[in-house]
Amino acid sequence: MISVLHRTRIMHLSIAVLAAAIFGGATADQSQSSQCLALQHTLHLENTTILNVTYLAAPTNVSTPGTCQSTAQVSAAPLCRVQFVINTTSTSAVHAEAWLPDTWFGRFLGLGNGELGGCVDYNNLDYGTSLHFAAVSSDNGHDGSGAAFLHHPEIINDFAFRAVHVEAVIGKEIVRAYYGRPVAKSYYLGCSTGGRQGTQAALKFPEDFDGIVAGSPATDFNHAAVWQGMMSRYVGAPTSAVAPSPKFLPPALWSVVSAEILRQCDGLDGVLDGIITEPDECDFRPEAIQCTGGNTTDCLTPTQVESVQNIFTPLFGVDGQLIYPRYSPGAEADPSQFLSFGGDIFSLTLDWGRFAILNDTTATLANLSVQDVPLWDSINPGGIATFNGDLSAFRNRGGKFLTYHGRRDPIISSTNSKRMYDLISHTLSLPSLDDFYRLFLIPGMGHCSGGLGAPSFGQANDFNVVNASSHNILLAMVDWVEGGVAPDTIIGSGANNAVRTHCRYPWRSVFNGTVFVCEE
Ligand SMILES: *[C@@H]1O[C@H](CO)[C@@H](O)[C@H](O)[C@H]1NC(C)=O
Ligand SMILES: *[C@@H]1O[C@H](CO)[C@@H](O)[C@H](O)[C@H]1NC(C)=O
Ligand SMILES: *[C@@H]1O[C@H](CO)[C@@H](O)[C@H](O)[C@H]1NC(C)=O
Ligand SMILES: *[C@@H]1O[C@H](CO)[C@@H](O)[C@H](O)[C@H]1NC(C)=O
Ligand SMILES: *[C@@H]1O[C@H](CO)[C@@H](O)[C@H](O)[C@H]1NC(C)=O
Ligand SMILES: *[C@@H]1O[C@H](CO)[C@@H](O)[C@H](O)[C@H]1NC(C)=O
Ligand SMILES: *[C@@H]1O[C@H](CO)[C@@H](O)[C@H](O)[C@H]1NC(C)=O
Ligand SMILES: *[C@@H]1O[C@H](CO)[C@@H](O)[C@H](O)[C@H]1NC(C)=O
Ligand SMILES: *[C@@H]1O[C@H](CO)[C@@H](O)[C@H](O)[C@H]1NC(C)=O
Ligand SMILES: [Ca+2]
Repeated sequence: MISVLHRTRIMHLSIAVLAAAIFGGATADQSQSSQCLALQHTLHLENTTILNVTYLAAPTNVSTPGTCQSTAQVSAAPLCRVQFVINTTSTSAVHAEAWLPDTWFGRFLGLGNGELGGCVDYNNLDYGTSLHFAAVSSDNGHDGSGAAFLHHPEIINDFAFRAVHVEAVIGKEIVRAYYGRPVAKSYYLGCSTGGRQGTQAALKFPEDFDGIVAGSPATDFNHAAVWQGMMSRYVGAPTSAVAPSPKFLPPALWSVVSAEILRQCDGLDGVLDGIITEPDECDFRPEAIQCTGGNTTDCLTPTQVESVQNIFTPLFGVDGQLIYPRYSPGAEADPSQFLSFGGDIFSLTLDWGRFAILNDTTATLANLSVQDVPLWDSINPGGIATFNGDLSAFRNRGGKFLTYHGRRDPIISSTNSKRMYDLISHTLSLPSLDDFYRLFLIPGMGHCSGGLGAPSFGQANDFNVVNASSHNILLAMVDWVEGGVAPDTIIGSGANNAVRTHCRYPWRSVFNGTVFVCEE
């Protein structure tokens, strides 16, 4: 029987059972520990300095260097922690950590980052080692926020494509040195910016990973950034609480909009459950809640109707070409929607604009518009766009790619992941990408994890882990790479014992009268 284990539960199991069973208690721990600590002096890797090596025998709150202190995590399995820095050029360096569990299944796991981040991903180091991967995560070439990008093109290059590459190259050498044998298979796990990094790895360094799990990817990065800025601009950002723009919707009015969206679209999938299975089919008409006859309560002014219409319309450029798909109806009810609609310009857009595109720390983007797209496209710092369908080298070397995207994602439209799928399909002239690339669309899920329905399936940033490949996308990838068995579906779980079978694009999730099933 499959049981859902909270991550800390897996941790206790692996420490209590595995360490004792395999290494026979304290004596073995000591030899593991001295083997670990020896790495401080025995590792000699190109461009790399070993900063610290520690052996963590039991759950520990590790202290995290740099400005990302809040992410300090407990380690899940007895492991050797190696902290190191790789000089990528004379003006850039990537700080990273390798977590090497006592019980190793021969697999390497490279990890990605989030937002413009700057932070080692301790949660997923913990997750990877709990499943017996040797896991490596980096700071993506800078500490903390995007301010480091200003006038530092090599730091931008680390962020755009190089950090994950050197993490793989140097990380695998550290793993080989510690265990005395090379990595058998290498994997990648990341979401959001991490999803983009995984896509970039497949495009630029197809040999680095055998299997890439890249969620909610920020592909077509510059366009995604302008689009998010435009979402904020549609509600008048930057605007102030004292004198809000007439375009602005206060939070209570967003609840009215969300209720009306559900009234119009929840039932399209046959079930009134608060989840719009296919938001691309929701043709929301905000005019239905426009104020009439002197009523000013729980209704929209004509200006606010226009704001909402803009938000749910794709972004087209000055020549009418598609810049980015529209915001998904339903996603406006996610708690993170305030990042776009709270009155400030979406912060990632502002920082990317200030520190990488315009090099102007006082820019407000108050006049951001589609007129700016050609400039952002032409600068494309570090080749960050990551919107290229030519995955032929990755496919030809036998690489496998799994991606997923929440249909209620308020940060990156899941429709863009369909667009990426279609781009790859057209570029490679393959009607179906099933033999190496599969996209799972997750109804109800927000950005990377959480939300409504059954948004938990072993992805990055998930905290409920089922130790079975039917329910765990990382283990499903292992089955695909090592056993040749590709996942047709992924079973998610959620609050109140929710379970739902998630479908791969272009299959559809259809209610059959009892449950949702996948239909071609
Ligand atoms: C990395 O760069 C730093 C600063 O320039 C330098 O001190 C250090 O020796 C370099 N390390 C390696 C391994 O090249
Ligand atoms: C290495 O890590 C240990 C244990 O966390 C810590 O006590 C020590 O100060 C660290 N050394 C350096 C050079 O950071
Ligand atoms: C880690 O820190 C948290 C919060 O301070 C604390 O509740 C927990 O007991 C600590 N865990 C360990 C293993 O020290
Ligand atoms: C070491 O850094 C130099 C540039 O400083 C680079 O050309 C070289 O490829 C790097 N080596 C590795 C293994 O990354
Ligand atoms: C997961 O299950 C496999 C067997 O299917 C077992 O070898 C492994 O130890 C389990 N992992 C954890 C973390 O319980
Ligand atoms: C800003 O600096 C980056 C390098 O960090 C450069 O690529 C870009 O062209 C500069 N932007 C402008 C508007 O000059
Ligand atoms: C005002 O309009 C909204 C939206 O149509 C409606 O829900 C609300 O009941 C109306 N209020 C009054 C007092 O008519
Ligand atoms: C935005 O545009 C308005 C009118 O076109 C102009 O007056 C204002 O200075 C611009 N603001 C910024 C920050 O560029
Ligand atoms: C719906 O699908 C489930 C799972 O495949 C199946 O057990 C059930 O019989 C189906 N119900 C109908 C009405 O087809
Ligand atoms: Ca529904």
